[in-house]
Amino acid sequence: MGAAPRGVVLTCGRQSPAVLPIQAESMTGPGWETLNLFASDFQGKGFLADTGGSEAATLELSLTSPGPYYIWVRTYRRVEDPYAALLSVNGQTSTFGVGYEGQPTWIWERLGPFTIDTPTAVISIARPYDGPSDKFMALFFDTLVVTSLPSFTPGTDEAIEILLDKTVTLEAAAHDGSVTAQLSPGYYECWITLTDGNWLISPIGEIGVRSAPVQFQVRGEDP
Ligand SMILES: [Ca+2]
Repeated sequence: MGAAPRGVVLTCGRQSPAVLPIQAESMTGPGWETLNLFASDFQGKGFLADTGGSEAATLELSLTSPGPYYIWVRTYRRVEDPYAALLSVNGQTSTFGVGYEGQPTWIWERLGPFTIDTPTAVISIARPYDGPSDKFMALFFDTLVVTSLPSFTPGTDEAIEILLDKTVTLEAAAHDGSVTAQLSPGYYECWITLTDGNWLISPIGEIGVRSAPVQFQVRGEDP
């Protein structure tokens, strides 16, 4: 008989206000489309892909304080091709997306620092190419993270403050249920861990089996 979970732990952490995650698929521009095929392990609803001949995809950003900001970009390249992507913020431009590790995989790159001294800034990504189109292959853009923290690294918990850690005991086998939580405005990441005493062990040896995280934003009251 296999182990059946007896408990569920809901854990929610709030992202530091100095770390602003953006789903690339919320950016818009001619020649870009949102996909969720051809690559898995993406964040949010999918990723942005340039289908060839695209113009800039943009997004307006509101920041609470001026200063130098780094922008992390998560991209997926299916084959090696010579065409880089460009990210621009307030007229400052960086090149990214040329790395290829011999097989298709998601790659994080840190760009910047960019000086942002206006309360709102426009981020744009573009993928101009002026060479043979048979060498061109769409690049996938999953997530951008705007941060003022030089030490921040995506995928680590260092910028997440755990605010909720709630254990729910299951009386019997359950396929669904609900937990209510009061969360103040901010960006959150939540996950659940299924437990059965010390019997359920994750593939990496942790007690309990942890779900993939869900990311969301709790908006404040409009002023
Ligand atoms: Ca995404």
